[in-house]
Amino acid sequence: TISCNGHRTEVRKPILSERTDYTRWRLLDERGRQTWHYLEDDEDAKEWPQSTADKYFLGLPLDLPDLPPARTPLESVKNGLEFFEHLQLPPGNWGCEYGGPMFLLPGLVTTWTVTNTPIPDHIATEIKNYLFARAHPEDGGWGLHIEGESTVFGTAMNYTALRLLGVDAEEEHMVKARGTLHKMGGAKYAPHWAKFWLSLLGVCQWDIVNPVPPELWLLPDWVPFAPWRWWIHMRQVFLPMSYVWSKRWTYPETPIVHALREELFVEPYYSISWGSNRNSIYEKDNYHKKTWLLRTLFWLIANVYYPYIRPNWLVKRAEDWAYKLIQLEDKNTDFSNLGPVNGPMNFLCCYIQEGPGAYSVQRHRERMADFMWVKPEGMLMNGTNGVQCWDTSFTIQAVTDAGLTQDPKYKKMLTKALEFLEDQQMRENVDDQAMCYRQQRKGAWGFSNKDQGYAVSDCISEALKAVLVLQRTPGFPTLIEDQRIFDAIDTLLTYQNSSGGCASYEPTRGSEKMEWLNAAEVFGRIMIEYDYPECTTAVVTALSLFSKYYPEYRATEIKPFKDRAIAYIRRAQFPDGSWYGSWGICFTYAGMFALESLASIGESYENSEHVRKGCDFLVSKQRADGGWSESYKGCEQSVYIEHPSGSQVVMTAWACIGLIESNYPDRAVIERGLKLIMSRQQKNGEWLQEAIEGVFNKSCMISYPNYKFIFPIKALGMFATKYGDIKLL
Ligand code: LAN
Repeated sequence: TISCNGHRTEVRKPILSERTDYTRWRLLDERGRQTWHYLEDDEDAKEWPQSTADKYFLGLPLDLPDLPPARTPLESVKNGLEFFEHLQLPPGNWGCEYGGPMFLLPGLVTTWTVTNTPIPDHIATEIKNYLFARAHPEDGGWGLHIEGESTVFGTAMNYTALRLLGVDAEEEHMVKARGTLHKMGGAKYAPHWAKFWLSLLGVCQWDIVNPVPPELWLLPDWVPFAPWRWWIHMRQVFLPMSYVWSKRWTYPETPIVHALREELFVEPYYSISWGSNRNSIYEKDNYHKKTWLLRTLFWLIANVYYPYIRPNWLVKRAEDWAYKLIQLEDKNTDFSNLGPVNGPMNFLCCYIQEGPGAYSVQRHRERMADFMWVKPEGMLMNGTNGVQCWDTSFTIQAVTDAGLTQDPKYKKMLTKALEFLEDQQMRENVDDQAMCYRQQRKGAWGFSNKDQGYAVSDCISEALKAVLVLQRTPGFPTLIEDQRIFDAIDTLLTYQNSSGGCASYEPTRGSEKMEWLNAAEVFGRIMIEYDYPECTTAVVTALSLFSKYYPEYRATEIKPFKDRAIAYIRRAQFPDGSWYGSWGICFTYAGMFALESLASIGESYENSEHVRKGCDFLVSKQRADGGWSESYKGCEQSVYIEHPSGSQVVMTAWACIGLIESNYPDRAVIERGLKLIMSRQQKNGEWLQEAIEGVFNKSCMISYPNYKFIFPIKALGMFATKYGDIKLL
C-alpha cells in the first residue's frame, strides 16, 4: 500500500515467538563497536562459538571451576579478577548491559515503525520479552526506570512499543497494563516526550505537544537562554525534536494507529480536546513541575505566535539551520549520535528530509544495533552505545590499587586494556567545532567509544590515570607518546568552571535559572551543566598524577586549577558531612570521590575537619552487617535513604574506599565492610547483581553491572596495599 504522503507502509510484521534460542546469540566487538548477532544457521554458529563473556551476559551456564576460598582481601581480589578477566572483550575493553531507563525502547520501536524499518523476528521477540519481564510485578505498568513505580510515561510508551511489535491487545499482560494506564488517566496525562512520540505516530494530535520551536536555534549566541548554553543532552534532543515538531510530521494512519487511539485513552479519541491538555500530567510523572513562566511562554507560542505570527520564511530558516546542525552531529559521530534518544530522532529527521533511500537513513538504521543488548530477560536498549572506555579505565585502576600490575598473571589482560584505550583516544577536534557548539576534544576519551566521540571531563581523567600508571609500570609498552598525553591535559584544562568545579561534557554555559525552562517534567537539573564532585575529583586526581610524572608541563596553571577545585569540593559538602552524587547512587558514591579529592592534597581524618565530617557521615550509615545500602530514592529526594533489600556490595565498596583514602582511624569499621563484600563473593570469584547503582538527572536510574566487580576489587586491593593482606574471613 502507498499512503497519502507517498511512503510505502507495507512492512512485514515480525513473527513473535515465545523466546529465541539463546545459544545462537553472539556479541561482536569491533574496536569498541558492540553489536549482538543471532546466528540462525548451524554452520555459522559452529564457526563462531559462544565465548564465556557471551554466555555470562546471556545467563547461560559457564562451567567455571570453583576457586580456593578467599580468606584475605588479596585472595578475594585475585578470585574476582580470575572471573572478571573472562569478561574482557577481544579488543581489550569490558562491556555490559547498560539498561535502567524505560523510555528508550519505545522511541526506537516508534522510529523503526514510522521509518518502515523491518524488525527481525528474533529482535522483536526479545524486546517483547524484556518489556514483559520489566513490567511492574503488581500493576503491570512501567516506570521511568526499572526500579521505579509505574508512570504514564513508562506505561503508555512501553504499551505502545509492544503493540507496534505485534503483541495482541487482549494478551493478558497488555490487559493488565492498559488497566493501570487507564487508572492513571490514560495517555492524555503523559509528559512532554511521550506526547511528542505519540503525536508523530498519529496516536495523539500535535496540539497536545507543548511547543518545541526550532526558531530558538536562530537566537544570537549572546542570548542568555540560547540553546547552545543548555546541557548537551537536552539541546541534542531538543534539536531533532524541534525539527519534527515544526513540520508536524505524522505517520500515516494505519490499523495499529487506530487501535492505539482506542486503547490509550480513557475517553473516546474524537472527544479529546488536544490543545487544552498540553499541561495535563499525572502526578507521579511530574517530577519537575513547570514554572508559571514556562507555562506562559508555551501558552503564548501555542495560541498567538504559532497560529498568527510565525512567518514561513522564518520557519524555513529555522528548519534548515536545525537540519544543518543535525547533519553535523551525524557527521561528527558517524551516525552514532550522542545518545539513545537523539539517535533515533536524528534517524527520523533524515528519513523525513532525505527520504527512505538516503545513505543517512541507511547508516542510522545500522547504528541502532550499537545500542542494543541481550540478557536473560530479553533485549533492551542501552543508555549509551556502551561503557567501553569508562569501565576499562576503572578496571585498570582497580588492579593498580591492588598492587598487581607487575604480577605476570595480569600482564596480557592489562596490555590489551591499554591497547584499547590507546585506540580510543580522540586524536582531533571535530570539524566545524564552533559552528556546532562542540567542546574541544583533542586528546580526550569519552565514556563509550571514539565513534560517539564526545569528551567528558571525568572520562578523560579516568582514562588518563589508567594510561599514565600502566605506561610507567615496568614491562608495559609506551603506546601513547608524551604529546598525546599533553593533548589530553590541554583539553582537560578547558573544563574548569569559575566556581572551581568541573561539569560533565562542557564547562557550564548558562545560568541555573535556565531550569525555569525545563519542560521535560520527568527529570530534574537538566538544563545546564552543573559542578559535580565526582567529575571534579576525577580531574583533580588526574592532574595530580600527571604532575608527578611531568612536573614542568603547564605547572603554573595546574596548581591553581587544583586549589580552586578543592575549594569547590569543600563548599559542596552538606552540613551533615555528606556530598550528593549525581551519577551514582548517591551519597556513598559522591563521598568516595570527594574524600579522594581531599586525600590527594594530603587531607586525612586526622588533619581535616571536612574529611572528619565526611567519614563520620559515612560511618553513621554503616549497617549492623558491616555494609552500606542506598536506594535510588535518595537521589530523587537529596537525602540518604537505605535500599529495602539490605546491604549492597557496590555501595559498601564505595564507602570503604572513601574511608581508606581518609586514613579513617578505626580500621575495624573498614574490615567489617570488606568482610561483607568477601562473604558475598561466589565460589567462582564473581559477585551477583544487586540493586541498581547509577543515576542521571536525579530521577532516572541506570545500571552499572561491572561496578560489582570493579569497586570491590578496588576496595579490597587498596586495603591490602595499605594495611597488609591480613586474614579477614
Ligand atoms: C551518562 C553516563 C556516564 C556519566 C558519567 C561519566 C558517569 C558522569 O560522571 C558524567 C555524565 C555521564 C557521561 C552521563 C551523562 C548522561 C547519560 C549519557 C549517562 C547517565 C548515561 C545515559 C544518560 C543519557 C542522558 C540518557 C538519555 C536520556 C536523556 C534524558 C537524553
